[in-house]
Amino acid sequence: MLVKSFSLFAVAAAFSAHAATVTPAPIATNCPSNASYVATLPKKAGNPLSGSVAAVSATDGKGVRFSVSLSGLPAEGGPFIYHIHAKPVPADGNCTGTGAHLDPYNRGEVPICDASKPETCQTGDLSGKHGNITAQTWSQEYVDLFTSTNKNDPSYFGNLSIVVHLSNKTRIGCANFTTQQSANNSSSAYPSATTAASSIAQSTQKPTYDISGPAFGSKTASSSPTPSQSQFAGSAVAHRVGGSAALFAFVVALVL
Ligand SMILES: *[C@@H]1O[C@H](CO)[C@@H](O)[C@H](O)[C@H]1NC(C)=O
Ligand SMILES: *[C@@H]1O[C@H](CO)[C@@H](O)[C@H](O)[C@H]1NC(C)=O
Ligand SMILES: *[C@@H]1O[C@H](CO)[C@@H](O)[C@H](O)[C@H]1NC(C)=O
Ligand SMILES: *[C@@H]1O[C@H](CO)[C@@H](O)[C@H](O)[C@H]1NC(C)=O
Ligand SMILES: *[C@@H]1O[C@H](CO)[C@@H](O)[C@H](O)[C@H]1NC(C)=O
Ligand SMILES: *[C@@H]1O[C@H](CO)[C@@H](O)[C@H](O)[C@H]1NC(C)=O
Ligand SMILES: [Cu+2]
Repeated sequence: MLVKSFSLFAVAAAFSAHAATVTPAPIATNCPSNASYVATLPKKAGNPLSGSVAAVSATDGKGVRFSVSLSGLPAEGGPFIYHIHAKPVPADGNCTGTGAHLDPYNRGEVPICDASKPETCQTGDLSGKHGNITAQTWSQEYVDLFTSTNKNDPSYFGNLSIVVHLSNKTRIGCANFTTQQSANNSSSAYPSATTAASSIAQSTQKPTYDISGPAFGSKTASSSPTPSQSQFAGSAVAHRVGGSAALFAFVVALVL
């Protein structure tokens, strides 16, 4: 206990100079009602991770309602963290290119986000503010008050990206946010990820915790190969060897 307190004190002291200059993020009160974005993770050979993060303006225009719906997370390496990053994903899909977290108030990554004071966290630190991903299949919905769908707000993220990481920060998936048909104007021919994710969230209330559940969703299994998969034809070998070998190969590819 004493040791823990001391090390916490040391950490606090080390960053106090920085912390003193941190500007708390203001509540984003100006989110236009028609704004709707979704970041859909691309299917990649050897990586069963799939899903999306949808984002629509909160109904009162204060902040953004996020609907997180992910499956195929690895059996090991969690809890998983995810953030809005400051740059879009490069055309080649390399998650390293998304840079650091969206942090318009220059808070920096340390000390770690205190979820009880979300205004003091990095704006893009969604898992810091709303909780880590602690299962291989994950659905969660929440309003984040500090991100914005208004292009004039420094916390705007509609042209940025989402990145999913292992606990040790290795990037295991990333996707651009893209504009989605506005909620008022959605047709059944174009079902939104928001609709899908929110129906799950409404039926369960709490985040799904289902380690034994289908890590490989039926959508993954039935979908036809995407053009991006052909770029990764070489990793098909790793894919046949087995899940953990494929994950290892994939993680190595990301680290390199
Ligand atoms: C919302 O509507 C305004 C005004 O019609 C338009 O300028 C803007 O591009 C729309 N935004 C989105 C995200 O659709
Ligand atoms: C992160 O964790 C994964 C899985 O546990 C491991 O394979 C990888 O080597 C680690 N990466 C770093 C940079 O520590
Ligand atoms: C992400 O968006 C940027 C900016 O629009 C674009 O240049 C890039 O190709 C996109 N990345 C992917 C993987 O689609
Ligand atoms: C990904 O991009 C980083 C720099 O942004 C680069 O160092 C790395 O080599 C790239 N990885 C691959 C597999 O292209
Ligand atoms: C995203 O859009 C905002 C508002 O138009 C702009 O200020 C910002 O530079 C853009 N960011 C990137 C990475 O393109
Ligand atoms: C979330 O995961 C990160 C990375 O493992 C960890 O540092 C952090 O303490 C976790 N947060 C909570 C609230 O458990
Ligand atoms: Cu991140």
